[in-house]
Amino acid sequence: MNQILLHQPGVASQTETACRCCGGQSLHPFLDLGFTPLADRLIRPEDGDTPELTFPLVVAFCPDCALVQILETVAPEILFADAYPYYSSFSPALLEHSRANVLQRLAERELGPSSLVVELASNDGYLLKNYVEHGVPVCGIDPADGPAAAARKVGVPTLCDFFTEEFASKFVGEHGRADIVHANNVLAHVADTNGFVAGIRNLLKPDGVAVIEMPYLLRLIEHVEFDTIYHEHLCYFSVTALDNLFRRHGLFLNRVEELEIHGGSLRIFVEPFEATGESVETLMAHEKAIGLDTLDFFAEFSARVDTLKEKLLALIYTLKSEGHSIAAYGAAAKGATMLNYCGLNTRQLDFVVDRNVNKQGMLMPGAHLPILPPEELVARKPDFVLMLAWNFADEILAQQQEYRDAGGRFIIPVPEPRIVE
Ligand code: JHZ
Ligand code: ZN
Repeated sequence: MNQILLHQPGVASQTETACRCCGGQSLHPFLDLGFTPLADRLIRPEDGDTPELTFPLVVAFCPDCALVQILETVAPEILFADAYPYYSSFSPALLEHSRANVLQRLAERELGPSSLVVELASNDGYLLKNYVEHGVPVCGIDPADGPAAAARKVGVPTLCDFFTEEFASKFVGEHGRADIVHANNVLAHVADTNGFVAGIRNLLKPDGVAVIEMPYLLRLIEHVEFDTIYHEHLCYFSVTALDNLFRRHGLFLNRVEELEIHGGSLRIFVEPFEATGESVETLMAHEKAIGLDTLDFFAEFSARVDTLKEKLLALIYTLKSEGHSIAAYGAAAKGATMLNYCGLNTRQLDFVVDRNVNKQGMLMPGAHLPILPPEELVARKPDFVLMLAWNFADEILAQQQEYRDAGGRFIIPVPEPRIVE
């Protein structure tokens, strides 16, 4: 792996030929989503005519460590640093989920004014603020300056930087080690996976725990959540692949929980000593039984993605031919993959709504749908709304009762396109 190229000015991406975790040379591609623009790189309306950078999006399986990964690594400075539009706090369900996570940790461990909780990719402070409320010292680390500034505003001390092995050493020298390290939906985002995990190892006290969340590969495959594949997500984890990765760094998966969030996630508890619990053994045995650690498991996936695309397009073209208007909900990163892979744009969809004020007024990457506030659904009354943020479908359907009462209907695209009144 040659990560050095990424730091040369002007080099936007590189194609990996070896496994990004174990270095294995036998990567097997099993899904090609074509050249796509960057999913979180929203377009300013005045730049609407400027060609966008697109990058290959090919997914591969490593038989040596069972890790599913994309082959292209886009320079993190391009992906995350400037104008990154994702703010966790726009999703009430995520806030509730994070608060419950913190309350469970507080119930399990004796944490007080001399403890330290660190979060990697702490975004706008959505999680750590719950520790602050309980008088537990925290430090957030996040490279995106907008969300980091928002975190400081709500009283969450935040260092605006990428977390790397070197950063960890410096941090430990200045602040000491942590009792708890949180890292939610970030492990898949880092180009130097091994450096990141080595940094966590260094950051943890001997009796510390890293509580890490990521989407679960098994659910992605089962529910055809192919739209969660985009350049920010370099890895797609099974418990087996995670176990292989952490063990190489003297860290052990001792407990795992399955979560509903983001279409099905894992929360793993990683410690610097081995005490493998039943939850880990059960899930790993299940993965072995169904063959999630073999290439065969992924053989049909590409065809299933195409079937979903065909069904969705057939539905949308039928609705359009009947004279219906269609909008979309959620300027989510996954929405960009869904629109671009299906070839949907302003010819079929009039606009997309999103609560995030930082996204409103911009255009979706590739598809160029204008992003408007959710109130526009009631105001403009499109006949149908394609639910791009399907992971928050229940919450959004409840919130849009007025639009639905007025006859508005939603199209939920995964695992199979269906209409909800
Ligand atoms: P949401 C994000 O992906 C970002 P995205 C990131 N790449 C990642 O790894 C995954 O999460 C896990 C809006 N919304 O969170 C907010 C409403 O408008 O599913 C978001 O823009 N109203 C780091 O971007 C979008 O929808 C609402 O009521 O695919 C949802 O995006 C709710 C609940 C959300 O993730
Ligand atoms: Zn590997």
